[in-house]
Parts: sequence; structure tokens; C-alpha cells
Amino acid sequence: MAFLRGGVRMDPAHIENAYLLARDRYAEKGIDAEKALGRLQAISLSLHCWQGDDVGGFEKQAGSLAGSGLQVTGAYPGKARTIEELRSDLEQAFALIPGRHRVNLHAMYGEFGDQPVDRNAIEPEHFRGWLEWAHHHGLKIDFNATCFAHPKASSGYTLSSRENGIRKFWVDHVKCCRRVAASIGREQQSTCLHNLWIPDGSKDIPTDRWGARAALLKSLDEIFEVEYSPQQIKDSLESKLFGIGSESFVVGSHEFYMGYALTRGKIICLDLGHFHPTESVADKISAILPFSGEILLHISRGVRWDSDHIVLLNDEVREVAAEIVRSQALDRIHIALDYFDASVNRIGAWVLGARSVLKGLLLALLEPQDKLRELDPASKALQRLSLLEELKTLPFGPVWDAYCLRNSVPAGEDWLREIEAYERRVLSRR
Ligand code: RNT
Ligand code: ZN
Repeated sequence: MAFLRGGVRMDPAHIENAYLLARDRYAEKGIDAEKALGRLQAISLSLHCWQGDDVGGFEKQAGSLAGSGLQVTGAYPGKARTIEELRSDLEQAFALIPGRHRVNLHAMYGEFGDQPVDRNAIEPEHFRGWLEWAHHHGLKIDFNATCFAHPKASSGYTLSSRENGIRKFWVDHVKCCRRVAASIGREQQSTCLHNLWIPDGSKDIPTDRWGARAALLKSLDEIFEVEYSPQQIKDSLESKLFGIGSESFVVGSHEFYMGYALTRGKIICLDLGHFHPTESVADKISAILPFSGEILLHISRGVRWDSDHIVLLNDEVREVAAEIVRSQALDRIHIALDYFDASVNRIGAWVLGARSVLKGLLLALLEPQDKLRELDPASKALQRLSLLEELKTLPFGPVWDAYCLRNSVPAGEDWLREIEAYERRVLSRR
């Protein structure tokens, strides 16, 4: 099949020829492009279902994001209104992303039937349909508790609430979610990663930080009293710097969860949008890995107050990908996407972000590791910087296009034509 590129039909043979030339250029630098493609093929991203419907979910009693610290802006038409629509949109997205990936669900996306099912009553059966769908498409599932968009989260505190009834409710919710995740992991024969993020914090100066953190600690210990096999579920904890409405205090800060995860054998989740703008998440990888078996990354893009813009191939993504590869940690780092943009075609947002992350990883895999290490001593700084600059102008595009071609997905920008066609055919009728 030939793909449409900027109005010109580009022959696959053209892509292959360009690739062969590019492969030679990389080989001159001691880089094996073929090997890099093989390694990229083994990487699975976890694609966040919530980009498809603006973090709405499918509960009968729809909650609002107000007070959750999250805000989705935009009103682009065609958003998924049902689970069927969301699945069909995800299928369209996966068809345009090269490789085999995972889908990341939130508890609010269960199939709850006609009766309202509260968060402390969520069962594995509510996710049976998702499992069957995922199995059918060769996808694996990851999972998240939903500790927001609910009346019992409106005080701004959930697991760290000093009202015991509220706190207990959320402990029960997360326990339910871990049970669901463990059952998913068992059924799909691939560990289901369960990530926990809570919105807890305060808009203005709090006076009891200690009490809130003591309550969160107690809740987490209660939650993790139930042990599951790591073949079924692994747990991660996600910190944040601030949220909308929690500008002055976030209970689950980076230090808090670092301490908790390292003393309890849990995984730290680093969201690229959850740190000070000049802080490097890439730098944290080699600082955490010596103490922790694994890390979860939420690849996102912070822009001013928002931590969740569509991911692009920017310096941060490139540096994170390079650090993963340079630390030889591809098998210890879980890569998930996390952003929500309602101002553009939502499926296109998924595809653009996922392809950008994969490009970042491919660029990282196309680095000459031995050579770079040789140039690490301070005395070689000029040579090191010069090589890093040289790598930037090697013909990366043809290698990426070849990867797409081999995975039977559109190369270059051609995926956009598919998104536009799907919008005309499906989204415009919603
Ligand atoms: C929020 C966190 C969290 C959420 C999702 C919906 O700041 O990044 O990961 O985006 O759980
Ligand atoms: Zn996140």
C-alpha cells in the first residue's frame, strides 16, 4: 500500500531506499540501526484511556472534575460518549501507532450497568468487557484508582482526610481497585500496573501538614496490607508539585512518596508535568534506580499552570528516553502517557503523543553507547558535545519511516489523513 504524503503518493520502496542510505550513515558512526529497530519493537507504551473523553468516565452518577486539581480545556466535537465509542476510538489510535502497546484504564471507566455502583463497590466483573476487548486486540491493561470526581472528594482530601469515614471510604476504593488490577493481571497473564494518584491538598496555607501526611501514611499501610503476587499486580505512587486548587500544599509530594515507596518496596511514578519547570525528570532516573527496582513514568508536557499538554518530541522527552537507554533500564521502566486535551481531535492527540515518545526512544536507541561513555571524562567534554550535536543531524526520519512501514502504520504525517477520515466518517456523526 502506498501512503499519501503531502499530496504526493510515496512508494514504500522509496522509504526503504532512504532507510538503507540512513542505515549506512549510522553505521559510519558505529550505530546499528537495524538493532535499534529491533529493540524499539519490544517496547510497550501504556496509553491513557482518559484522553478519549476528557477524563469523564462512565459512571451512572457523573462526577465533576471540579476540586480534583485537574482541568480539561477545549470543546472539540466528537468526544466518546460510551464505552463502545471509546474502544472504537482507541482502536483507531492503536492502528496508527507502531508497535504493540497497553491500555491504561481508570476505575471510573468500568461497565457498571444501569445501577449506580459507588467507588467502594467496584468489582473485577465491571472490567470483564475491557479484558475481552483487550484480549481480542492483543492489548494488555494497566489500572488506576479514581480518587477524584466524586462527592466524597469535594473537601480536597481523600486518603489523607482527617474525617475517618471519608478516609475509610477511599481506602476501601483503592483496595477494590487493587483487587480488580490483580484479577486483570492474572487473566491477561501480564502484570497489571496499578498507579495511585490522589488530589489531596490545600488551596491556601494549611496548618496541619503533619496530620494530613500521617493520615495518608496510615491509609497506604492499610491499603497495602493485602498482598498480591507481582505476577498479577505491581503498585506505583504518583507525586505532584501542585494542582489547581492545591497550590499551597500537596499531601502526596515527591519526598513523601519517595520515602514511602523505598521503605515499602513500591514503585515511584514520575509525571513529567509534576515538577518545577527547571527540574529534570531525566536526571532522577539514575538517582532512583539504585534504590528501586522499577520506575513508572507519566510522559506529559507542562505548559505554565497545566501539567497535561499533548506530548511532543521536545528536549525533555528526548532526555528522558536517552537516560532510560543509557542506564540500560528499558526493562525496569514503565512508560505511560498522561495528558488530556479537549481542544483538538482527541484521537489525533493520542497518536501524536505516542508517536512522539516512540521517536524519542528510537533516537535514544540510535546513540553509540560505547563511544558516548568513552567521551564522558571531563577532558573529553568538547568531543562529547560535538558528537551529541552530530547525532542531531543524522538522518533519523528515514529510520522512523521504515519502522512505521514495517509495522504497517502510516509513515511521516500520513496518519493525519486517517484521523481526518475517521473524523468525517465517525466523529462528525456523534
Ligand atoms: C494528575 C495525575 C494523574 C492523572 C490521571 C487521570 O495530576 O497526573 O496521573 O492525570 O490519573
Ligand atoms: Zn500523571
